[in-house]
Amino acid sequence: MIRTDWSMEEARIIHALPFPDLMHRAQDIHRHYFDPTVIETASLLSIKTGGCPEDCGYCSQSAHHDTGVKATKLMDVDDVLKAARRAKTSGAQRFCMGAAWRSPKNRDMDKLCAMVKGVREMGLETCMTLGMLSPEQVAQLKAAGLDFYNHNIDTSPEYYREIATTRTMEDRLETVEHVRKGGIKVCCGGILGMGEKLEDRISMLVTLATLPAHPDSVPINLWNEIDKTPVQQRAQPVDPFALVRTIALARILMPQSVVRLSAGRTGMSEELQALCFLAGANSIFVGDVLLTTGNPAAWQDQSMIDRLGMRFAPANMAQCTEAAE
Ligand code: SAM
Ligand code: DTB
Ligand code: SF4
Repeated sequence: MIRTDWSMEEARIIHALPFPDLMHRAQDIHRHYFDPTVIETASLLSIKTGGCPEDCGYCSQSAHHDTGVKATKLMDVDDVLKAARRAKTSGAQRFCMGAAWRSPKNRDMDKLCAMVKGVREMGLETCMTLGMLSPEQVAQLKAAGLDFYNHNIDTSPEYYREIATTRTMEDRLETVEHVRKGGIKVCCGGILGMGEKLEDRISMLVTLATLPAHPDSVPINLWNEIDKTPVQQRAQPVDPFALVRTIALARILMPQSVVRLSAGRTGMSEELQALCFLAGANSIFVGDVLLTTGNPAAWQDQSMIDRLGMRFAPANMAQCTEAAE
């Protein structure tokens, strides 16, 4: 049964189960809704890097922190399509385009829609993450054929104001609502390792699991350390078992959502990643860069998946939205 009425107390109790019991429960649910041997793949491209007006304390691309990331203009459509073709050749299912914006300018919308259309015509699922969207912008991207929109809540409502001051959790949830109501699939998750308490991790997942509908995909990022950001002062390493517990809780609270083991895999052993898959993670980013930081090489991921006797999902255009058909 898909529930959207989880309480903090229920989530705390599940999270605190003995590890074997937590894993058993997560696996039972995972196997009911998914083939546990299959991992989805998404490839990321930063289509507009750096110089962002927001002050998110974890991010290399905020103009508020001197991280050394150079600001660029929005890429040309042709260059984005070339990168998408490379991602398709290397086996990615979904192509996710990210921009370091508070929100897109209306003058950029035609170019963004052309990117969506072109990528989709290649047979890739499309995803964008561009900051806040108005309902009109959602409608334009939907008409161009956008399948998914990524907009993370990043942390708990309680910890959010320690992490960013130029936007609020309510702003984030408002865009998520516009995206859902506009018929684009929602990708919404957060980051661990920014100095949050265990209670914040649980609260972040309960916030997602009590939305009117669960996000279609839930990325769980480990904070990728960025020098000279405010989060560097407060960051705490995440106990590997705590990461696995967070993934298991996400799987149990949101049984039908795809849970993506996102940033931070370069610092994880293959054994830890395998535990995350056993706990219910069933998607990763592939390719050796995320937006501005590294990711394991394609051959390493292929070798890991082969040795686990698992497989990457084939491109599945049946999951795409109807708009571009
Ligand atoms: N500007 C848009 C926004 O904020 O929604 C899109 C790009 S932003 C980089 C997308 C997401 O990447 C953030 O919401 C955050 O969850 C994640 N992220 C950014 N920097 C990160 C880091 N250093 N480590 C892990 N995740 C990070
Ligand atoms: C998400 O949750 N993780 C991706 C994607 N959504 C856009 C981004 C990870 C960014 C990691 C830091 C960087 O490469 O700059
Ligand atoms: Fe800008 Fe997004 Fe980075 Fe925040 S997370 S500074 S909005 S690019």
